Amino acid sequence: MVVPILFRTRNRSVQSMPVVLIILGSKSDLEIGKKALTMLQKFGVGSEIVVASAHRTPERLWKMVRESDAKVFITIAGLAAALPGAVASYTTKPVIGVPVSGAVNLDSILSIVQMPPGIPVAAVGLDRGENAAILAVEMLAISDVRLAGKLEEYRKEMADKIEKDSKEVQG
Ligand code: RP5
Repeated sequence: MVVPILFRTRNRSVQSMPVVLIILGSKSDLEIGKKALTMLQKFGVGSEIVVASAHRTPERLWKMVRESDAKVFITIAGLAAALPGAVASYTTKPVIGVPVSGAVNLDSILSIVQMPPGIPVAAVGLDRGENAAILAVEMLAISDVRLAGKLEEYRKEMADKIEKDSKEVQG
């Protein structure tokens, strides 16, 4: 995407820029954000967690997205989770939405899944911050052979664990 020069972040080195920006609707979503951060760290993908609410700080959110050089956004919110859709409306980069569990649960799931035509959000499961991170890595791996190799290794680790678990269960 070509970002208008007016909105590009200035005075920041390329190394310090997060490749994936994780945005929380509230500090109360931090545990889910940490799941994403930990997984991105496992793959060596630079990321940063910030808080910005679609409803409570709309201008802050707009500025944050428009000034970011991140390649993928992970957005984490509960209740009437407008955050992922709002971020998607401010950028043409991929946006992944993570619904956060609460008293109802379907509220945030439907708010994220039911986007109108033309403005998609890639929704993962309830509280699945780690899956959002893996999906972001898969997007980045399309043009990064090293990351693609790490994904293969990760799949093998999981498969090996299942084999081991099965042996333990079988006795
Ligand atoms: C959403 O409302 C946030 O993403 C959070 O999941 C939920 C509750 O927010 P707080 O009342 O904890 O700030 O906007």
